[in-house]
Amino acid sequence: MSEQAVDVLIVGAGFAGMYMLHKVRQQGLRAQVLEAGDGVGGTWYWNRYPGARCDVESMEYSYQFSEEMQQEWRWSERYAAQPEILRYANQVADRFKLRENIRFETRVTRAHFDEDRAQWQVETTSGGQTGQWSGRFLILATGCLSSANLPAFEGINDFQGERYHTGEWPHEPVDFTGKVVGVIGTGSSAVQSIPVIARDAKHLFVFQRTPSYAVPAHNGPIDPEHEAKVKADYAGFRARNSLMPAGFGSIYPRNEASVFDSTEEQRKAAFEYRWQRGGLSFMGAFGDLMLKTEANKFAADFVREKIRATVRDPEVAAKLTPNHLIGCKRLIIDTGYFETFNRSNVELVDISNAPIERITPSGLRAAGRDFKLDAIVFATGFDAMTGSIAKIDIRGRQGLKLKDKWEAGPRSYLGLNMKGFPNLFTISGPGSPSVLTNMLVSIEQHVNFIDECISHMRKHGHALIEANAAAEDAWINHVNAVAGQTVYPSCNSWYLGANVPGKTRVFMPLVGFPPYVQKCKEVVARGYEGFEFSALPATAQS
Ligand code: N01
Repeated sequence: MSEQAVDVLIVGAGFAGMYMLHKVRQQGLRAQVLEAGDGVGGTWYWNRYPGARCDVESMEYSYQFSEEMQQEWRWSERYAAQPEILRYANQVADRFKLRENIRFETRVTRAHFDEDRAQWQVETTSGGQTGQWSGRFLILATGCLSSANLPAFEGINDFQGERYHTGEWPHEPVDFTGKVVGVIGTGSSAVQSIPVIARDAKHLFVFQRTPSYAVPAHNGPIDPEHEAKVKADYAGFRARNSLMPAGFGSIYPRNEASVFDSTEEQRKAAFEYRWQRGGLSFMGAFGDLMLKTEANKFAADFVREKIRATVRDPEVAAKLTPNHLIGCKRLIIDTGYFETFNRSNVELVDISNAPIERITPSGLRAAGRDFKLDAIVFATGFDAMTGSIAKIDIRGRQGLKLKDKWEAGPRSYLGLNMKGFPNLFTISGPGSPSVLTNMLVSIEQHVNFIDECISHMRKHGHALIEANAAAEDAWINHVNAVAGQTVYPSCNSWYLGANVPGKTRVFMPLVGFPPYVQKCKEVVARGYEGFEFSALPATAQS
């Protein structure tokens, strides 16, 4: 098959890939998005499980680059459900005519840098056909949570019933009415889907390895007054949010006071107030909850008490009560999760000390017991941040494999580029704030950085850009040092890759959005400090 040549190749048509396409096309570049799914939306295209909903409020979880669009679009709920977010993504694609440069059902399998041509050579597979593409720039907009993690349970293919993974949910409706269902996992996806599945299923078994903290969403129809207020000055609202530690939440910012400077009564009142308000702002009750173990315990105790007050059976409540720190795994926002365990058709199976032994033809065996199941829902998460990138055979200069470079954990400069991989950019890559922020905000910041960088290169006649080794080393040290000042590394979280057996344990995202944005601005102001530009090699000049 003949090679198709463009200026910019973009992998993925989620929010990152769509906006990247829009931006580089505006520069007059020829760009092509290659997308494995048959529609846009990325994580919101794949995660169609019952109850899937965003944990960042709707008025914030949207693009800000088009004032016209943010004024026109109307969200129906405080926290948008997956179908509404997918509709939003589709109208973006329609509005900016993005589909004409997106090749759907096309999976990128290989991306090799051809030093002689100074180009990326990309191979795709689509319906059994292989495709060849080339581009001066390769931008990975592959998403942080898009490579489903399906543990290698023995006998997994023997199961005769229905089998689902929350991150690869079918497009057709799934009906659990009258069925005996098993959900494996109790992370965000499970916590959102369990209350919904429990309503339909005849019986639901929840297989829990580690209990989770969850704070209520108190979701509901969007408050028209709040919507009007935001829309009266959307730009100002966005600007205030961008100064928040995670790039969102300015309507209810973090209280910077130390929890140790409050009385017990004040502490309880502060936690209760945020609990009643609902959502991720709970951890902003005090400034040091994510910095010190002893401070964190106050918030953890408060939520543990709420669990005990909600779940009627004390034994079940005890099993549902976590003993790790709160917030070092992504805090979960729930709707009726703990209440679900008061239902007579729901049973919690503690597999913390007696793991799932095997999947059987009729169900599974765990904790010395056989469970007969009509359906199994694997809510077992993702190979986060690096999984989708690692699935592609990526080779940079002198055939250097990205897999090898990242063997001891992902290495990059600013979470944007890696030494040895010229003109390759990662949007919300490891080493950037990404998953610790409102993703839409981080995505726009990265896309704008990359777009301006390419524009700068064209203006100054640079053909290639690449991080230098010293900058990359210093950046990795910085990411680790910042994480080390927080309680994040203390949990077995996917931030550390701890959920995937054999994955190197390294804290992947950078804590703190505003200082990161400031650093990126300084890098640009200093002529892309830490990067090296080069001209086209003689072999590439025709
Ligand atoms: O995945 P997870 P997720 N045997 O990794 C268990 C985002 N998200 O899809 O904790 C038995 O959190 C595992 O147990 P343990 C959000 O950022 C956002 O739920 O490792 N169990 C855990 O309970 C979130 O953090 C939204 O001991 C096994 C579960 O499976 C991220 O996506 C909604 C197991 C996996 O939990 C990932 O969430 C949904 C095994 N072998 C997701 N292997 C919103 O916006 C794993 N588990 C609200």
